[in-house]
Amino acid sequence: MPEPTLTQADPEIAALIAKENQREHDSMRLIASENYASRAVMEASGSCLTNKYSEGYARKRYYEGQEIVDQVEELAISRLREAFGRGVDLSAWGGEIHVNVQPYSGSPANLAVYLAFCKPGDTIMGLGLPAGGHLTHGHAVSITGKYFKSVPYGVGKETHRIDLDEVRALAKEHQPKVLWCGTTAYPRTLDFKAFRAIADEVGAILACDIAHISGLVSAGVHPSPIGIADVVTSTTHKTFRGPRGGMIFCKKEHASALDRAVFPGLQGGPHNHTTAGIAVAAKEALAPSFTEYAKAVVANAKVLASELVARDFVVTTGGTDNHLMLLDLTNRGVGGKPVAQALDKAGIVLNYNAVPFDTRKPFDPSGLRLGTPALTSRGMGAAEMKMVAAWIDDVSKNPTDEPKLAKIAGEVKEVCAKFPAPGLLL
Ligand code: DSN
Repeated sequence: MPEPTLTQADPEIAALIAKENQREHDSMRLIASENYASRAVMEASGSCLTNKYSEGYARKRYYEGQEIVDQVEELAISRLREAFGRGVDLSAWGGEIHVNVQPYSGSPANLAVYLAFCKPGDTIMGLGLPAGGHLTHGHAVSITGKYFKSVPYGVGKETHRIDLDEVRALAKEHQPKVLWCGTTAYPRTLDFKAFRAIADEVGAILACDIAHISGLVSAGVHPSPIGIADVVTSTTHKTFRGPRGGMIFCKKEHASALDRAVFPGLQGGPHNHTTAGIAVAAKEALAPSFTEYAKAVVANAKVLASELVARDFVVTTGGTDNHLMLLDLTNRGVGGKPVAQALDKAGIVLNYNAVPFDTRKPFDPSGLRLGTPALTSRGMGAAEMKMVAAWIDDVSKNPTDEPKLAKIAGEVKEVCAKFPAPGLLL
């Protein structure tokens, strides 16, 4: 008897996966942190490597049977070294990028930074969550805000951009052990060199979290912190288009502290199937087509932002330099949440988001966050961005008009049919 397929063994889960596959095909994915992993990445991630335990690092494991897994991990590391070593000055890193591909995702990668460099109670600084930072950069509800003394910096009241004078003043006053430079909802270029100078002034470790922009960084479309920061963390599934995972890059002198922080400090066995998916994504990122992709992500974001501005949307900071933008809906007399929910019904999937200095509550904020990585992976361009802007305008004016939302969902589906998404089964 052949082994049953998923559909035969578990028709309920098989049906749910098929529905999700269809939903992802028929709708426009504008969640800035989401993308479509390629079929090759999906195959590697769904492979027999999930069966293997491999505590330790290549050639120094605690279990036998690692001859294949070691090669997978070494390939992932060498490809990432190449993908993130292009065009960067590595002299301050001793000429080499140390890479750890074992963090289960971005949050564990960031926790490894704390474990490697801090003791509980130490002071740390990061961009506050309401200004576009991440939970793990010291937000009060996160372990990182509970176990460490967190001093958040913000963005300028008028500019909504990171105010380096404020960062410097706070760093001098509070002398953080770790200074984070990284964002989840910030539409502008990060000045890693300026952060380096501030970290040096106060003797802080500079940790750059490039989870959102790692694909852009690897392709040279956003400046790189590699060779500048002490440590760089990232997820692998956003603009980098790999499987769900994490990675850490650092200079040689911090390699052993960070490796020990990941294993055995925080984790047990690495997810080898994910490591294989990361290796495949790194190979894809080395292809010239990925550079074109990263450029197109930014070009699409700029078109989308300017089309929205032309329709009287307030785009924070007036536009974008990267893959995402934030809309402040205050001038339209509607909150972000009802519009996000109405857009979901219309087949346009994004998230409601706080805007800088938001006067509404985090669960019912004033803004929307939109990103172009996923639509660009489908091959959509300026023409489709214009359609998206028009639909968002229409829905935000009529969020309870169910027939209109259904009509737009039909139009969205028609456009999506012309742009098959990578990795989906059709
Ligand atoms: N959840 C991710 C995002 O949407 O930006 C950050 O971890």
